[in-house]
Amino acid sequence: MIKEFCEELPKVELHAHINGSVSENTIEKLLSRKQKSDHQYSFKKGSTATLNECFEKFRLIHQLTDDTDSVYQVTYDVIHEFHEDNVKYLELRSTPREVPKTGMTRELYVEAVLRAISKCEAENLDIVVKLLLSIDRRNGISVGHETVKLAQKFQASDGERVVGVDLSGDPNVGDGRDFIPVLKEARDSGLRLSLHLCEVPALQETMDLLCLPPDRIGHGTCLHPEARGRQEFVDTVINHKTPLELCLTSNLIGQTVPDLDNHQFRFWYEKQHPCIICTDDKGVFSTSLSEEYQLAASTFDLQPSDLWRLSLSSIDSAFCDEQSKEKLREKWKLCKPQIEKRFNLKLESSGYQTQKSI
Ligand code: 6MZ
Repeated sequence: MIKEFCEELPKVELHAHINGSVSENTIEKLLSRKQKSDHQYSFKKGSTATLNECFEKFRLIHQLTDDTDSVYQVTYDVIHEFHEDNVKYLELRSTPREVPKTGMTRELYVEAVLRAISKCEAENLDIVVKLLLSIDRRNGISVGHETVKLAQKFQASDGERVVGVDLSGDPNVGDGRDFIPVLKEARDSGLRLSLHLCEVPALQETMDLLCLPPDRIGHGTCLHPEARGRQEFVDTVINHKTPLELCLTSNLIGQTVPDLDNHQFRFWYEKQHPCIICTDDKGVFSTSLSEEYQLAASTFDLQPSDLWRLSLSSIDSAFCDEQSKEKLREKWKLCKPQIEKRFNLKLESSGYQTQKSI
């Protein structure tokens, strides 16, 4: 029953990298377009890998999405797949890439993603989609700067959709502090910041990045002392009420947590800190948002009411305006009686405090 419940639950996805979310189905389409047949692109369910091997997968996928048509196709398919999984609000993030041999520039890349989002809007899919541009920490500050400039440009011309900037990429490479001026520049122009923080222990950069402060944190796996973090990191996150985007399967497969029992979700959830369940890379990690909710339920003994409150309170942390959040809450309210009836239960709205809207 919990499986069906998680599938029917309206959901919010706030941490999904476009190229990591590519399904096997889409990979097949891309392979046939490029007249290749190669099956090294997919992960088998339940398999494990090191974080390095995950990054190798992204590199392989990038070889398939090296022109604007494939970027469009991937984005379009990913939105449809989240829609089929009952995701009502989706924030995608992606690293604008240039590929000289196909003529794709970073700007054309973003245009292709936005075109796919517009197409889905024109199809009246029941899903709101926003975009964050990712700064890959491996690519250095000047590309980071260029990415922020692009985000500002599209924010001005397409302000509804481009809502923020993400700092991501291999956490073992570079120093996140180098990007602080670039991130401040983004924030000063009204873009929201979601930062991958402490996905692996990172004592040097964490405090400075936390003090920006970001609007949301991706992973935060090693913030707390039990995970080789520091109490002062925890205090700062709590003081700023910075929501955490938590990705169970990703952290398990990438081996940044020893097992799910020791996943940081428990630590933050018990503190009633805003936690948002996310997929990270649903393609590479062979998962879906419904499956992530199910996994959270079975690992942390969450009941349907807890899952309901988690999905509803995730709206508070979205990077959209208050009016759009109200519309989403209304949607949840409307479908609640149907879900209660179908599963013969009463969903309690109180208990887990909903947090301030960011
Ligand atoms: C850090 C990650 C990530 O941007 O080409 N990415 N960065 N940690 C993770 N945890 C596993 N998962 C994905 O999507 C792929 C890119 O997203 C970032 C990496 O930079 C990866 O190359 P896009 O759409």
